[in-house]
Amino acid sequence: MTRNVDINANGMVDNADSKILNAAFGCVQGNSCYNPRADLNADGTVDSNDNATLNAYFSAPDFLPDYTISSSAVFVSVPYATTVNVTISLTSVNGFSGTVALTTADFRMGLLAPYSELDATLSSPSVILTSGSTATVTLSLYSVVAATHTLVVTGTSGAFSNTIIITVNTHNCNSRFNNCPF
Ligand SMILES: [Ca+2]
Ligand SMILES: [Ca+2]
Repeated sequence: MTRNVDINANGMVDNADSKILNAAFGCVQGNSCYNPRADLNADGTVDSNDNATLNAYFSAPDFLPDYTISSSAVFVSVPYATTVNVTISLTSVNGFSGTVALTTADFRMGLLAPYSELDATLSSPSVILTSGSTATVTLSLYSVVAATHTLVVTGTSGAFSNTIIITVNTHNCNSRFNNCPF
């Protein structure tokens, strides 16, 4: 299995793809810096083999069907006990059509309490894309505990997975009783 060498799916194997690969260089599956799209030969490590593949196709146009995933916000502040909605958009590139399954994974940093929880709920577990179309789902975020979360939303369709990372700051200040700074 190999990934799309046009890592950012902008239609060309270019410097932007090199930058993405370099940012994940040396990272292995399980590291937070590991980027599956930069692991072009899908062996679990982003290394010189992947770089060689990218260089071999440098400046080549991308005609592989794929899709992009984006978010209405990549930094989200969630007030105490308040639901904040973010729109996740998936767009067909190069004629892609198919079903994309969506999942969320939460990596917590700066945890203030061991029982800290972030409710991250998608309005649909999958979307169906037709050629050239864009589909959206709503990501609802809710928490009552202060923490910084690194939320990874992953779309998977066959061999192609695309991710977007959203940083979510949750707060424990209850504005009913306090003057909260957010
Ligand atoms: Ca590119
Ligand atoms: Ca690799």
